[in-house]
Amino acid sequence: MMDFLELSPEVKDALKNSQPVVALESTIISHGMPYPKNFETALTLEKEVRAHGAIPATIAVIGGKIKIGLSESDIEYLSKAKGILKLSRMDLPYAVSKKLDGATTVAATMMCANFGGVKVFATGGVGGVHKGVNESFDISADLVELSQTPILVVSAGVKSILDIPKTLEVLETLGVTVVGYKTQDFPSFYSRKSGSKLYMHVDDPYEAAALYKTKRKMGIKGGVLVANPISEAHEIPNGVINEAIERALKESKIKKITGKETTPFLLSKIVELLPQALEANIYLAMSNAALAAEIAKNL
Ligand code: PSU
Ligand code: MN
Repeated sequence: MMDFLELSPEVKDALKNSQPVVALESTIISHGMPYPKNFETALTLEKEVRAHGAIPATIAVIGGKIKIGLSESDIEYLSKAKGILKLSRMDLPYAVSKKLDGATTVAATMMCANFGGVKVFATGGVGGVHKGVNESFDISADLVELSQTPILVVSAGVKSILDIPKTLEVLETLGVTVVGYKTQDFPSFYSRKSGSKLYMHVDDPYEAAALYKTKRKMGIKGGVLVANPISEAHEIPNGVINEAIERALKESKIKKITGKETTPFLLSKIVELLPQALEANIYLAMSNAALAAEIAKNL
């Protein structure tokens, strides 16, 4: 695996000296937000990790190399370039083999973080079970990855572009340890609550780190998903956001959007219909980066 990895000198040093490191994904940059907000956000998230005493490691594949820790010019490239692949578990060897450029989803970022020895990863929202799954069979590979790769992922729950109760059912079936951060209600990304109950919660970064360490020590495979609700000041009421989501879903059906394109299409539609959604997305991602850094310090 080492032949395919390129750790930045800073990340390599930090890992060697057992300093806290937080992985960040790149699909949010190339397929999750418009330019220049994507570029600014990627830099802001790195800054937020540093402000909380950890080293950021944004992950992507560039020219077939799995890079752990990107330069500012790498991030700028991923923000602007057309044709950056969206890489999940299935596509990772393809991009490496053909020396292509690709942004990593939650699934692929978890894999690469694990190859490099990074244990904590902050994202906005993880993928899940799509609405209309009985027709489309569309279930994100992120869920399977959480069940097999030992990374602690901090996310603001999942968006209600997805079927949240079914997403939680699949996580349960797969044995993923899902805990609320100071909440007993699974957050729905833009809103603090989804109405779906969580049965486990942690109340501080220490407890989150202890849970992850215990799972590893017990030899149980898979990750831990820490669901961190957006702050009250930045949340969008479910009623407001759901209207935009419903319209985006309708349009994706009319345009027959399927597969990998579904999530990026819905994200850009929602922001088009409700620009406030982009700001909320940035704030929650920052909050997740900060919490991930605090957890990493406790490991
Ligand atoms: N949800 C978001 N923003 C995102 C994604 C999901 O709110 O940027 C991205 C993440 O990278 C996630 C991926 O891993 O989409 C899931 O894609 P799919 O549904 O095709 O598995
Ligand atoms: Mn899918």
